[in-house]
Amino acid sequence: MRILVTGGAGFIGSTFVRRRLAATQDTIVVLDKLTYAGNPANLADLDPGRVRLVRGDIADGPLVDELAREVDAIVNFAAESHVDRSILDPDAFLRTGVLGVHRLLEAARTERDRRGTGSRYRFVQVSTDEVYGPVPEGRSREDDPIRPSSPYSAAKAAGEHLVRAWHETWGLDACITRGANTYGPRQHPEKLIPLFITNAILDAPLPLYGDGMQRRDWLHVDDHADAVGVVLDRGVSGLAYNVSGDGEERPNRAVTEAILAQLGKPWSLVRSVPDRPGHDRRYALDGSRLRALGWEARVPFAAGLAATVDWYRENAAWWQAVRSGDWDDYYRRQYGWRLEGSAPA
Ligand code: NAD
Ligand code: TDX
Repeated sequence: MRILVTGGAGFIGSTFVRRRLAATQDTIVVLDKLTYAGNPANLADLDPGRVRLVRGDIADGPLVDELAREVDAIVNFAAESHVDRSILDPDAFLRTGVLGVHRLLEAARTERDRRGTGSRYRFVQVSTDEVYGPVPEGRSREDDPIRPSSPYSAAKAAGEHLVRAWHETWGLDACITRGANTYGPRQHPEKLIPLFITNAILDAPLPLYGDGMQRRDWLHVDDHADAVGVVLDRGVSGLAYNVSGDGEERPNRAVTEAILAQLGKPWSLVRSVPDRPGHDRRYALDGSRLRALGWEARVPFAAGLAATVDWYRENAAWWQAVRSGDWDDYYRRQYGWRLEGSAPA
């Protein structure tokens, strides 16, 4: 297969590209805007004969139309992906999540029509469990209502609605994945796990929001990437698929303790800081629909977290380069006042 992987220079997209090249004969075109989160180094070790990186925006219609002609499927990972940044600055989230998804869908529909009826042209939209909003009890199933809480998750939900509309109205062959909180190598250090690993290595404070009892079901990036591949290959058109973690929910406090234990650093680094507004307390997914396609999470959290901590320890040059540019500015805006008013956790 020839695949256009948008956002393929980011954390999960680059893992998808790496694992897909290893497991199949596919060739891949990556379209990535290389925002602060996109990093060509994530693809640097891959076979240039099978993967090509194009720098550009998914909202650039002519560019996307041209690239859509080269492939048989589009997998869209491109998004602004950090909830806290969506609260500081929502605009880019909506531009990419709504206008960008619209351009990609139009490119897929046009190309499918150009090739004629009977041609298979698949679209996979990589979405998130955050579209369900907080889940006080039980587990979200794919047909549950969606009630996003943040500008990030609202933009992701809007993208999903567009995908569904293009499927219902024009019969576009499309699936949606809703992944749980993902962790692993090459995740931008703005997110909880890599932020706390890298701050702890630097003996800097770890800003734990609120009471730290928010619960997440963590999913290793290899498992997430493979799940997207399974949906690309075998998903039923028109359906969404939850991608759950190992099924065990963990409060942020427990994740923080595990990181500190692995690094041999003290709990006194942890600071209780004012909470994120609109913070969803719990997510939990029912993953049975995807398991019925033969996928299951393989990486247990303890082993995955230990390997992730080791990766950040061994790849300081990678994250030091990422914690540069606009990093200090972002860190001050997000954490400056929070840390000033912080207390021991
Ligand atoms: P990331 O921020 O590491 O990567 C996003 C990539 O998209 C970057 O390379 C960035 O440069 C690119 N991008 C952003 N705007 C673009 C645009 N307009 N045009 C082209 N490229 C653009 O994010 P990630 O964690 O790898 O997430 C990938 C996808 O998975 C996102 O759609 C996200 O919503 C979804 N997701 C993430 C998680 C998670 O825990 N990280 C969980 C569930 C779903
Ligand atoms: O400094 C922090 N302190 C803190 O307590 C940060 C960055 C986070 N947290 C908490 C907030 C959440 O309860 O940790 C939890 C995880 O936070 P993030 O890593 O920011 O992830 P989350 O907001 O849950 O969203 C992630 O999972 C779903 C991804 O960023 C999204 O892209 C994905 O859709």
